Amino acid sequence: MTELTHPLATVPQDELVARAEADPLRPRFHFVSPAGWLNDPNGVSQWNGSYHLFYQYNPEGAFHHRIQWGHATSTDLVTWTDQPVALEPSAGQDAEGCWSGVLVNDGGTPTLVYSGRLEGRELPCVAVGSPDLLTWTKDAANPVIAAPPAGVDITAYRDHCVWREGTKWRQLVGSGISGRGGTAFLYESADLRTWDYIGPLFIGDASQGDPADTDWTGTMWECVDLFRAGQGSLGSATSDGSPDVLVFSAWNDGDTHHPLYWTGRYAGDSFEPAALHRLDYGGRFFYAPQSFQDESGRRVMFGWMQEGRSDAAMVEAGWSGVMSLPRTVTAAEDGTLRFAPVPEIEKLRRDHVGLSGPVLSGLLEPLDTGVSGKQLDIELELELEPGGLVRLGVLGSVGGGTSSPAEETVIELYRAADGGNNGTLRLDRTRSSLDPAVDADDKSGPVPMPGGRVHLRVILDRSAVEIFANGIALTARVYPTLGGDHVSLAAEGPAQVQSLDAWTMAGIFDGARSLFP
Ligand code: DQQ
Repeated sequence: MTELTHPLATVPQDELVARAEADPLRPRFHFVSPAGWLNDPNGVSQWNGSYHLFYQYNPEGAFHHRIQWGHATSTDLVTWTDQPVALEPSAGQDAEGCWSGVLVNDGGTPTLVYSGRLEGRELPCVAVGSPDLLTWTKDAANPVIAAPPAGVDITAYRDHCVWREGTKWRQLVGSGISGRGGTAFLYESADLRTWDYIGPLFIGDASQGDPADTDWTGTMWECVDLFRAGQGSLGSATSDGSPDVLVFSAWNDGDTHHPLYWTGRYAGDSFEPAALHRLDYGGRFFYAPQSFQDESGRRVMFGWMQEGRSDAAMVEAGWSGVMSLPRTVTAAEDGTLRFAPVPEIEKLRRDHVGLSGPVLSGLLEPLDTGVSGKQLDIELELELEPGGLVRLGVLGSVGGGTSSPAEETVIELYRAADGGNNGTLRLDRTRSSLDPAVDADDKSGPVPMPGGRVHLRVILDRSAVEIFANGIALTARVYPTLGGDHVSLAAEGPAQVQSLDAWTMAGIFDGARSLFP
């Protein structure tokens, strides 16, 4: 065990795991670190059949400091085995932290490209893995890029997207240009060690819109992720018409805003943007996403579900940060992305409750669904006429009936009277918690609903909520204090709930975990 060095390390390390596991708000079927701090997914991949999830980890306590790479493996994307820490800061370029990065297959050699932090600045570093990916050796030449591009006034410079194109490697490093906007710098290399700078792939415009806007592109792009949404590989001229996608997390002066994506076409040395989109309506609650193509060809994405409670509350709880469930990413006909939890997750389903119908149609008092629980997977088929609204309440603190619960988290689907085939998904957290200190901001955004039909999926894991409405994602955190587990359903106006299916979800961790597996 390392010596506690940080003033926030107030919980003794041998108590952290017990403290974390005792927290009723800690998710049970999402991946969480054994205790302490977790942030971005890193090096997400499938290698010889096994899935690898690395993550930004501080085992010293639930605060961001001296970040290491935690590591877990899985054969099914559902249950995870803790593995030894993959990267830890050491004398040299990563003495202050091993920040985010990726895993690539260098002719059979597993290789990490990550951001080493030293004296408050990050630079690209490389480490090579043993064949089982459990032991990592840092390159003696780190950093492999000595400095950000000369003559450019940057806001920050870190995080990596690396891919093979023809006979060369290409790399993006997230950054921002002062007075202009976020960007990703493009490099090329024959060996992952010597990199030629090509130029900015594409530069955002931070003067467009307002920092409070849900699609403001920020002054720096964290964790850039470039991929082709359909079949075909990046840079190849043959394509099934699917767009190339540049995902980034908009950042400004220490504030994590939200993940966004540009669709467009990557060709030659630049990216021609077509349109900008919000990636997840939960904003910072699905931050720094990273994706990979698995051996079956699916694109799978993880994101960091950061906390909405105070720094002090996290430290006290002994843990912070949840990894989202892995979600598949596909392109809809209009070129925008659709998300769904990987189907493997369904193996955790127990105790099915099914109602079909119509279960509920307009202007009814809240219906007691007979469903209750804090770990649930709920699927609903809705039909909304113009002006119709359906409201699903979860984590309600009273047993149903007409009285308004003291605490309840409410998911709303609404089709405006003149909304055509579009409607709104909204997460109302104003009554999620009696604790006035937790984040309760409204989260919402438009959802296509052809003919008023909506497939709604709500995955609830104590403080973690992932919502998918016709493949549009809204991810957030909630902190109920009363321990309520009631599920209610209500409709207003011309709206019908055609069916409801719900399952209790089993936990994925048995037995005590170790901070240092
Ligand atoms: N988190 C990492 C950085 C990245 C940020 C540090 C995004 O590499 O830019 O823990 O959440």
